[in-house]
Amino acid sequence: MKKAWWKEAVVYQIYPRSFKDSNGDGIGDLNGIIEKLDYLKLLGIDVIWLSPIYKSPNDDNGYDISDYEDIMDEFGTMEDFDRLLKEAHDRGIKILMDLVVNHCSDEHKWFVEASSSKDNPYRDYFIWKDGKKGEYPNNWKSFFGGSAWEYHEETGQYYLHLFTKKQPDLNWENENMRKDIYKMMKYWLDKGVDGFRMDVFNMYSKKEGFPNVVDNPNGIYINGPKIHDYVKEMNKEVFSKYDIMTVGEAPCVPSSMGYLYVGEDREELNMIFHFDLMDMPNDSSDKFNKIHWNLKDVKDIFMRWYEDLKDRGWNSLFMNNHDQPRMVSRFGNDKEYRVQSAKMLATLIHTFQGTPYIYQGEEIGMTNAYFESISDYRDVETLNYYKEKIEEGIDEGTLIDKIKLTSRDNARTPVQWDDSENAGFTNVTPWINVNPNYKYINVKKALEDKDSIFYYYQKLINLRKENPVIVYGDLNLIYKDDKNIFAYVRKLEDKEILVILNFFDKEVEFNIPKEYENKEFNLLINNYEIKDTVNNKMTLRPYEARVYSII
Ligand code: TEU
Ligand code: CA
Repeated sequence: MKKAWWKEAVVYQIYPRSFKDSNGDGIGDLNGIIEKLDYLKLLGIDVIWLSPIYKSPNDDNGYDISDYEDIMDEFGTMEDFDRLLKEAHDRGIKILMDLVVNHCSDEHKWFVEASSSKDNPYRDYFIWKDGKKGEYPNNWKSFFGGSAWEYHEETGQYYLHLFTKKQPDLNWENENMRKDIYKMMKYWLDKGVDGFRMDVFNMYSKKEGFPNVVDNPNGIYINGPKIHDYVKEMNKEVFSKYDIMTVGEAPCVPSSMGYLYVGEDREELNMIFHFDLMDMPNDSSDKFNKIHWNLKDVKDIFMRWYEDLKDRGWNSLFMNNHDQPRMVSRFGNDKEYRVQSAKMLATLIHTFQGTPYIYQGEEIGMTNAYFESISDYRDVETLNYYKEKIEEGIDEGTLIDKIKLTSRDNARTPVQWDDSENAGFTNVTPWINVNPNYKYINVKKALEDKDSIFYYYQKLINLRKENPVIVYGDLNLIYKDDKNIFAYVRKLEDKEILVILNFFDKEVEFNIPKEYENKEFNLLINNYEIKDTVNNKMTLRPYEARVYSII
């Protein structure tokens, strides 16, 4: 297995709006991030992935960019950014930028030009079509509700927007557009940023003729016909010229296709984020239903991606981000076993093969917000969904019950720094309410408690640094069909470690596999106090996690 710094790294995602407010306007900002760099250093992470910080009218919290080379007013200035980059680098922390170039904002100068007349040179930077007898050009749907086409009165054509109508899709067929994007990427790389997380990159290519979607959009506007040409071109023109890390966000990519994007000989990307875990169960296309999972599927997904990329590509590992419910609320137990289950899940992410991603607040076990009233929600996806369903006649209570569990705002409440008013995030009313549980779940408390989730993450990160087997070792699933336990052995040359995870709130028996019965076991990390030495049989407590090195 080829070595690389980005395989050994642990990444921490910051959603700047909710991280730390430094100037008392209720919105997180760049100076707030600078204030907390020492905290991140203490945690031990290597890379920060910054969700978008560029100029934006914030229709989708910065994922609608109106100037790629300037900073959002609420977040600060370019001087603040330069200082952040320097302060991070001084601490040995790298910075990954969010690259959102499937679409931009309708307030970007390119779109303003493009919509001024049909023969404007920028017209073709976007995707315009005539209506079909007064109807939409085709049946494509926006991810955030309704048609993906918006009629533009002044020029009498529709433009494509796979997300909100304030996020027009860029036309990747246009070579000048692509060159402008590469130029912009180099602007950031020349400043010294360390790579990109690429927003929905596998939607850049749209199928010629713009056919209706029949079953699903795969091959039409997801993983479209020219996607590999575009990524390869970007790699050649930009990535290959720098020592950087790239990770593409890739909804609807099956593991069998993963290699095509991240194969070591493919000259495309280092890693992708697949959504197999986030999209469980597969029998529903409604995102607001997708919170049910079972351990068999979880194991299958981890193993499938491991096997399909083994020795020829690299995985990313995550169980939440700014678009998903909180990990401990979804896959763990945020009530009686919050601490134990948060640590157990972290053990999986940090001892499986791949690069671990931590989403802000995860390291203290922040939970879903479970807001009860629609007036507490801010996210455009949630608000559009609510409106659409209310219009369809769905009852408000049923709807809120679903939104409470699935809304992206669950992940977007402010980071809970201490137990003072507004959780130490701000000294005014924040842009979105804090989770009321900040009184007992907060960073200050975690730092004072040696058994906290925070110190467990710190230890996991250290273990990874000290044990190359955790990064590069092969992986063997054991007890594949066990309904309660996820367990595997990692092996690199003569080093072997055993990971045992009880995924549920019941006690369960675990037998050391026959071939290891006479070995010696040395405990590396565990989320409960363990007094006994290892017998061939052990009883695991609710959500218990143990990692042993085998001697
Ligand atoms: O998300 C891409 C995406 O596919 C979303 O529809 C995602 O599945 C959804 O948010 C889950 O609820 C990316 C960004 O991560 C997201 O924040 C943006 O809103 C979106 O692209 C548009 O840029
Ligand atoms: Ca602020």
